[in-house]
Amino acid sequence: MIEETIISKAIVESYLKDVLDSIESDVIIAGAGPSGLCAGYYLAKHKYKTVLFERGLKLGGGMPGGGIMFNKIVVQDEGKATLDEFGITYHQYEPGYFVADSLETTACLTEKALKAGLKIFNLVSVEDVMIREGCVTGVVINWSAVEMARLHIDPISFKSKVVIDATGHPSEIVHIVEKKSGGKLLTPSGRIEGEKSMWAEVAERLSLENTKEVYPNLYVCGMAANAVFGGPRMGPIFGGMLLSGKQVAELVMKKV
Ligand code: 48F
Repeated sequence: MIEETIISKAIVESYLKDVLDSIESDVIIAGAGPSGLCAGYYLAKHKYKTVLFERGLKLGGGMPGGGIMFNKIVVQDEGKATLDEFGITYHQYEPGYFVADSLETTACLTEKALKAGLKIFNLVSVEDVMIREGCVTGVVINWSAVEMARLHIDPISFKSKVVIDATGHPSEIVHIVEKKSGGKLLTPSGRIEGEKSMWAEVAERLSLENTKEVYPNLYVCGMAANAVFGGPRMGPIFGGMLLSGKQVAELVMKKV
């Protein structure tokens, strides 16, 4: 015999336990694209208590869509070791260009990150940050459904030592901090420099150079790094995104 109320209690109690466990952590990541998942994997693997909030229902950000909905991604030489780390299948198309299935890549990143201990909350949006004495000290979240329905419902806060903006092209968290700090970002102009037009080679290199702290205790990785520090976009080549996720994890581990 199956009792429906037990199913309900099991889900509600287990979920709320996860929420309570996550209210204070070492690192909060906004966005479960390739860079956010990769960062979360490396941090969790090294036993950092890491919580990731993803606005959408599904994980992977721009990864599952591949290039124009052709569900393949390209990774260059530098990113090959990361594909191996996650056990992703690939083949060499031409010397230096490796092709992987975007769905398998998304699944492998997700599985490894979760198994390493990353706590992921999907359907949750980061809508603000907490700032104390000029340092980011956590995020303010709400249900994505509340955000989408434009309901006037107050959010709640989660505290962490470090926050990572992995929200991709919109670099939403840095935009919030730029607005609320009056333009005191650690960029050349103190403001968001803005994403430049497609140039894959330069974008891949700069996405690593631009992966860094952009405000005390706020780091930026993935496409958000180029959008904030003025690098170009790169299209469906993903080595830079994976390496940027790994690099931001290493930078955070040096600090925390
Ligand atoms: O855009 P996305 O995949 O970010 P990424 O890791 O990778 C970029 C590539 O996909 C591609 C590219 C390079 O090849 O140009 O675009 O930098 O994933 C960003 C995720 O963040 C979520 C969003 O739903 C997506 O899944 N997101 C955005 N804003 C918020 C958010 C927010 N405020 N709160 C929570 N999640």
